[in-house]
Amino acid sequence: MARIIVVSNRVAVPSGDGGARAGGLEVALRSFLKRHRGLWFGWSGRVAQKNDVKTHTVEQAGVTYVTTDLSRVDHQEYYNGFANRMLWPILHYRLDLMEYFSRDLNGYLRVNEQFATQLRELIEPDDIIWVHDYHLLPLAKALRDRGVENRIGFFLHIPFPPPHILTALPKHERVILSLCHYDLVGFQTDGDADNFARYLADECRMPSRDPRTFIAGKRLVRIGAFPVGVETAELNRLARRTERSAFVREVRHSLSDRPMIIGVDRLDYSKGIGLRIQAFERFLADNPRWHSAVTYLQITPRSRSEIAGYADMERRIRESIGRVNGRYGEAAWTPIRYVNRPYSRSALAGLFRSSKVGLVTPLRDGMNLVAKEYVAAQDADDPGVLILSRFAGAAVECQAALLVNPYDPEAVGSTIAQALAMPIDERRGRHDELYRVLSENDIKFWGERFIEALTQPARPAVAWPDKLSA
Ligand code: ADQ
Repeated sequence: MARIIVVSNRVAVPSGDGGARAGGLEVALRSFLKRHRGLWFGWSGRVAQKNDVKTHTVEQAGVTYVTTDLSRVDHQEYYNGFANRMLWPILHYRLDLMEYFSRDLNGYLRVNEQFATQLRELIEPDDIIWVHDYHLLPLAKALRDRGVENRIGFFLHIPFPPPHILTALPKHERVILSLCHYDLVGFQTDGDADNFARYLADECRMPSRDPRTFIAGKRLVRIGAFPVGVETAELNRLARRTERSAFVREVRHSLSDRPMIIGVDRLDYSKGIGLRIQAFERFLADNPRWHSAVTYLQITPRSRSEIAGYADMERRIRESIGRVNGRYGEAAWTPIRYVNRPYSRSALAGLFRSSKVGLVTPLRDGMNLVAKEYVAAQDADDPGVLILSRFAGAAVECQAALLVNPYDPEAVGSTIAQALAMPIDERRGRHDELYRVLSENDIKFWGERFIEALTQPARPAVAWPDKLSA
């Protein structure tokens, strides 16, 4: 069995807390690497003072983790700059928020080159390399330039917009077209995969074998959709156990057993938290019978606080929550509880199971694992209701959720009322369907599916002349 090398911007080196804080995707990738005696390479998360950039190697449970520090200037230009101020907004369809500086683009390309130089030293001839996410779009090109001919696949965790949006990225060919140095480029949904195929066909006039296979010089680049799932049965088991824990009992007690609506998102404009609060406000305005009778818990750990816009967004969210609580709250009831701390996977699973409604309304999301985690955690006999943005990748699989337009607070508000009043038979019917879909696409199959597609023998890009094949 070939060794697998996973490359991602951040590497989830086990922290010694037994994995309690690790997200489901990290856990799944680790166990996948363990099966393939793999290696995980990427940024250590440390920004070196002066030029004290170090590489760290840790072996744990059959997996090797190799991480490298970033210098201050690399961190600023590659990570805070081009990846998070340029690629993140544009790939989430937010042209209004992108900030382009050629210095950042150069830093982004430079760090990809540095990663390729370091990685080159670790690669053996039969290794299969699997690169993750928008920080590393040009990594295959940098590796090919260094003579690496191994199979290399790429998976994008976030959305991929249509060409008329993407081409607003200055020098887009240098970044996006470099994806053609991978053997397989994977996306969360067919829609994202189609957008990339249209970019190659219509914008770059690349020749193709079929709608999902393009000919890039002597290489074939294949395109596919590999929707990320969750550990469905494992989360259900965790949720069942935590529901009875002192932690969850205390939360429920503190709400005087009022029904709970839950939202869990990293602090990010793509998650639509501001509009969601407006929607909850509309719900309260239109449904006085729910005053003092339901609590909305929004759990939002801070992220990217070094980027100016994120601090502003935090302030605006706090202000709008303060406004709703001031207008509708009572001495004995706070309509919205807002918490900024991270929780363990099992604590979240217990909270999901205790919530009547999961409110997941991103303006745009590659997949959105919270939506799937909420479904996985429910009690099949008395399940809660998922309200899900139609603009989350998860909506493709979660058709049995209540799908909403997150830009329409009035409609989301009335959907909250519909969810809270939904009869048990309808809740069970919708949940059964959602749970079935998520069980079929459990995260444990995801890595294997991707690697299987990546290692399929590709036909040569140039047809052999008849003489030779005769
Ligand atoms: P994210 O943008 O981070 O991921 P998401 O898919 O929702 O978004 O995953 C967040 C993860 O963090 C979930 O597993 C969630 O449980 C966890 N989390 C959130 N708040 C937490 C808290 N307070 N404490 C502990 N854990 C918390 C990107 C893309 C997504 C895509 C994923 C995976 O933006 O669209 O689904 O990658 O491919």
